[in-house]
Amino acid sequence: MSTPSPPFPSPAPPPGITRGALIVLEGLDRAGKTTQVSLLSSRLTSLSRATKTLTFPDRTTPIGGLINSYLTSQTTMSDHAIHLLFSANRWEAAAKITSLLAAGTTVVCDRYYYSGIVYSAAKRNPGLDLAWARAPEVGLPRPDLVLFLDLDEEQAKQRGGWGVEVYERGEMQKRVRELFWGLSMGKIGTEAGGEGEVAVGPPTPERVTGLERRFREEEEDLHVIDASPSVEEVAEEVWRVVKARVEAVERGEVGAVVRRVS
Ligand code: ATM
Repeated sequence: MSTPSPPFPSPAPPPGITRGALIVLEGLDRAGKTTQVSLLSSRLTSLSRATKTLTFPDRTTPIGGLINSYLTSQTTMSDHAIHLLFSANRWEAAAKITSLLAAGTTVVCDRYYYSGIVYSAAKRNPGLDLAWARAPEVGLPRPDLVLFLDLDEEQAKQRGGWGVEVYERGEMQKRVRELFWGLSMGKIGTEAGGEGEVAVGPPTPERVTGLERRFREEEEDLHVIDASPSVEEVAEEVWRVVKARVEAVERGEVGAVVRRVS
């Protein structure tokens, strides 16, 4: 079988320019993700690095408008339909991300396809598991690094509890957390009793008795950061990890051209 051609061109950087890095921050409600995205972007900019911040969902596009209506309970939609809209919302930005990176701009994303697969799988719809959820993301620019800002339920409560949008409920956030942990360890299992997919490892040690599946790219790219210390301390830890990865991209160790989710 021949290799399918890429869905959009992936230009090599002009001579003398190293491609930018694609860095993603993910996190639960109240984890301080948006604050950390902004601190990280400012830090990169202050070091004279061309930087662009993108937010997913991007609620400013027509597709993003539909997503916003769903999240704010103005519209109902099937789990599959909203899932594909979230994915389409990334695909409409894919060519722009690719050309920014090729021009040497570092792109920092506030959420990306990890939220896409984890939040949908967390709904426990038997026809929408992680593998199904991941399929439409194949071909998107693959992040060079994904940070998951982790916060447990108690700490989130102390920060004022969950917000008002549809996914901002305790049970959903708990499951999202488990799935992020599972992906970071590359291990997702199926729980006995039809409960659906769960992490194999913290924060649900040894609960899985069924089939285990590995998600190797996610295991490689995803790094968990404890979001419970002060904003400044979390920012330092984020920077420590991002700096090392950005430097590796600059040295050409992660490929001259951005990789794609495969
Ligand atoms: P923000 O709060 O970052 O705008 O994200 C809105 C919700 O969209 C968020 N819910 N919570 N908590 C996560 C969810 N989401 C998805 O379900 N799929 C996606 O692909 C993305 C990017 C976000």
